Amino acid sequence: MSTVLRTVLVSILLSVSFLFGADLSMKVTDSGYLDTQGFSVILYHSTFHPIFVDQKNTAMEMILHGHRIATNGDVRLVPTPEQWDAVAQLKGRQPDKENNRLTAQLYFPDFQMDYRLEVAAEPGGVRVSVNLDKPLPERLAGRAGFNLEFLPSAYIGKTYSLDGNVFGVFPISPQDAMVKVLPLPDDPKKLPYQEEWDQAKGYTQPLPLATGKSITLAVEDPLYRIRINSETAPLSLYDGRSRAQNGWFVLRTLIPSGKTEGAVVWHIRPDVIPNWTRPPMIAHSQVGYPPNFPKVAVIELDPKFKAPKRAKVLRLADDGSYKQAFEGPVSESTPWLRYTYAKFDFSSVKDPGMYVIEYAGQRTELFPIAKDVYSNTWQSSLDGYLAVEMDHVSVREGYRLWHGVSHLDDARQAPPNTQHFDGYSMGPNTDSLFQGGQHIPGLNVGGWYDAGDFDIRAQSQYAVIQDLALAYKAFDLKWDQLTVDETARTVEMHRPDGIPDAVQQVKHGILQVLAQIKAIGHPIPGIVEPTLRQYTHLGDGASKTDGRIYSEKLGPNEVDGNFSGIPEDRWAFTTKSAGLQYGASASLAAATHVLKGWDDELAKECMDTAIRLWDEEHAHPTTSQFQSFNTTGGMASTEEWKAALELLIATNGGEAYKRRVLEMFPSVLQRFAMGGWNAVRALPYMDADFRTRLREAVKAYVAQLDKDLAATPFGVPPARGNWGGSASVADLGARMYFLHQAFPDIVGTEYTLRAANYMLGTHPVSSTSYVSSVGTSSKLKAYGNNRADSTFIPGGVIPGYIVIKPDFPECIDDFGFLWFETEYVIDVAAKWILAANAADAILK
Ligand SMILES: [Ca+2]
Ligand SMILES: [Ca+2]
Ligand SMILES: [Ca+2]
Repeated sequence: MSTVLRTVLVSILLSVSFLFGADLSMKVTDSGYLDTQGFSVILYHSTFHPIFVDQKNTAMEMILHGHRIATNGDVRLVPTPEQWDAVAQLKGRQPDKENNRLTAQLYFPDFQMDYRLEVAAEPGGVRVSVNLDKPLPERLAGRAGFNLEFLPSAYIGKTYSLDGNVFGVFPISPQDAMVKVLPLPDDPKKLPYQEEWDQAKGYTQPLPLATGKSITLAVEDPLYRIRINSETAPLSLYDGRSRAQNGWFVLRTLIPSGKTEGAVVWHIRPDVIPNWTRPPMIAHSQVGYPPNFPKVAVIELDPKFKAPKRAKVLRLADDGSYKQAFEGPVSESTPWLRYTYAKFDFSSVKDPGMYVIEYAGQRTELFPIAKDVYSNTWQSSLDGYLAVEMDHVSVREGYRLWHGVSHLDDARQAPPNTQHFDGYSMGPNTDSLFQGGQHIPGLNVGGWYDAGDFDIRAQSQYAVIQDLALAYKAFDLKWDQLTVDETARTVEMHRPDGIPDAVQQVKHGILQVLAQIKAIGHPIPGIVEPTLRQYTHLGDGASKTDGRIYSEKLGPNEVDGNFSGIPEDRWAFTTKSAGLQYGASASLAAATHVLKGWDDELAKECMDTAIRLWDEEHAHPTTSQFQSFNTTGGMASTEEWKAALELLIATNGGEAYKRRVLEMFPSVLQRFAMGGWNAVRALPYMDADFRTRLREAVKAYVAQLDKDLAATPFGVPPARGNWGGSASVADLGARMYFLHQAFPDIVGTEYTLRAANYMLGTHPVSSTSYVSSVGTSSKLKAYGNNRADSTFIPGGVIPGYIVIKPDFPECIDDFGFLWFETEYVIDVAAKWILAANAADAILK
């Protein structure tokens, strides 16, 4: 929303402020939450994550005026819990329509504490209560309390008031005194890495900013103002950011000893603006549109909003004025989740220039109509984001050092039977010649930091290599703005060195893949920090470890040349798996043609190793595969299919691979979108019958796809899981381009353009481009490894909106700490490079 518009809106809102506190009554909806126009309360539609625990999306949550302002409302054992701190287990929950009440049964198994959390409608808001089965266990006295966490970006800089007469301001950065809060000697043991983390971080908690019986948050802001008062013990307001940058503001009331029913009772009174409706959101491409292709904005509407039936397109003149270029109808809207969606087709506007859409008193950001709108949408992902993610080198941009040379001390053998908090684990065997804890030489080269964290996760490295290799080949990707010196371990941005950056990135990935195979004998799941203290490090990757190889002969503060006495080198998880064998083989085969002519020796090594891994797996077919979350590679058959294809192409039709492609063909067609479509790349080596069968499969696939996509407002796969869906949309864009190339009479260009436009702003919630720094308005607070600075990495691609269950799509623009909405992941950036080039190629 523009600043001017916001100001106007706010002054309108202020003028009706005398109406606040009107009788508001909430009802339990068919989807099982409490709702009234402008305010919703959700109770445990989502749960804590089994591995990552606290995602700030569970327990009692509140949506006020279209913003999810509060989450995690439940009993907690410290004032400002962090990601891995103890959480209650959910036994069950019941929405009760008759009494307009939500109830959840919960327990802390380690503390024999069972209770009922209840949120009941009452005039003006809700009554929240914690009701214990038995009085509070003595060792939880002064520790267990009801916590509710408030979104920092909604409240920073705004006023709160206590008991109606004491005022304060939510600070920009945490400023509270910390005190020691030690565990009791008989507290149950946590997982070893959590115990270690607790000790390392030192058992401190902040003192409250404020304490009182009632509190009003955002006194001056009608959109966010809400009052809470406690009938039981006082309310204390804490700043969770004193412990961790991703902390929220926590409002808390302690559970008193001796009480069971109504141990904590709060009354929550949102100042809901009477008849509030959410302003329309005009979703459009932030990079604009090509003249001779469809131009369709999608307008997201509050069903209660009286939506105008027409919209305009205005053209910017060079004196700063706007002239109407088009006026046209807005389609009937169709419902999806809690909103409805209408379309505004302005394809007839074709003159190059800068435009805005005007609808219902709102103007969008400016966007161009031009012939080459996609031509600058992917470079930052390649020479910006992926460069910043390069491990084992330093990365400099002008005066700025993004990071120094990282992880020179890679890596130590992870001990057998290790469970790691980022999804890695070791089985009973190491599958290597190294003993647990022993240094494995040669791993400190190449690779990229996985995501918002810094581990080298093999399967995402493979995806990056394969997509970059395909983009390089399909689009002749000669873009060169990086200087990369692997010997000096330096990377410099905005300094062309005569070698295409795609070649250098592929090589950087391959160096790590080959290093693993040479050092250990086979590809491995990955390399990751051993402790939570290191894992949660934000900032320069070079200071995550000391770069010196650990030696047990040295004391903890001793250094001897290249050795030091702190056991902080990263762990290599080394279990062998067929998925990784084939994944590495596919990547090495794909890299061959990229490296040819630039580094022939390495290209040959890639080819030889790809074939060796393939032969090895085929000599000893895998029957069962060790699996650990998302670290041990894809399904063996999926990965084998990729390897067969890449080897077929790399060997220019090699018989063994051709045979295997033919054998696997019928089964991969069953999972067409999940890689089966890649069969199209085998066409040059196959006969007419193969082509005919593939053609039939494509026809059937497109018919089903059209049906599926027609049921969604944006014509792309919707995000309905626990992570935003931009990866699958980018994949759609790339996939449909290659199918279009082979079968233009069956597959049109619209899927690829729609996918690109989705990534660049035509999606739910807001029209912010999901590619940081690409487009007029893009995501500039994201979950990169620099998120402690509330900022972005150019070209990073975020997952995008998710549906907060059951029906609230969310992607918070001015907050970057929700990983499921805003965490950059390397393989999505690579997929975007492919998809954006595909869109660009269509225009050409
Ligand atoms: Ca990771
Ligand atoms: Ca270069
Ligand atoms: Ca070290």
